[in-house]
Amino acid sequence: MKLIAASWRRLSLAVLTILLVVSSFAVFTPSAAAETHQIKLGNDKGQLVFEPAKVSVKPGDTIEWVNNKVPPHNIVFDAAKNPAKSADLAKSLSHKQLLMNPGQKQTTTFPADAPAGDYTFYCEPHRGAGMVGKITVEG
Ligand SMILES: [Cu+2]
Repeated sequence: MKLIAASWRRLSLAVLTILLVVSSFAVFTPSAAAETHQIKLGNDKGQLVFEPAKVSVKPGDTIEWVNNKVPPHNIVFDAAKNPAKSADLAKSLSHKQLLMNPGQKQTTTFPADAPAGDYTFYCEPHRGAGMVGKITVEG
């Protein structure tokens, strides 16, 4: 009887240890790796559009803007069309400087605390031509 009790204690200790190790992995492993999404400025056919014009991201993700056809382009986030209606947030995501040469790149990283919702952006020189896009930050 003593032997059974002792081995039972040893077994439960082993199970407890395994549970502890497994749960510590769950705590220290990041839930999801941040991703990079590429958006071309001007499509391959030379149309004045963002390609793709709609992208869904998670907080912490990065957009890589690649200057493609029919420059110059820039990237301006609409101060009124973001979930926080924040001009400062829009400005921090924007790249107002015109990209003159195909192949030039810029990046925008959505902060970990970026509010969920739609963020509208446009290219200043071609806004009137419809060069407008939308990024949705998932909650
Ligand atoms: Cu443009």
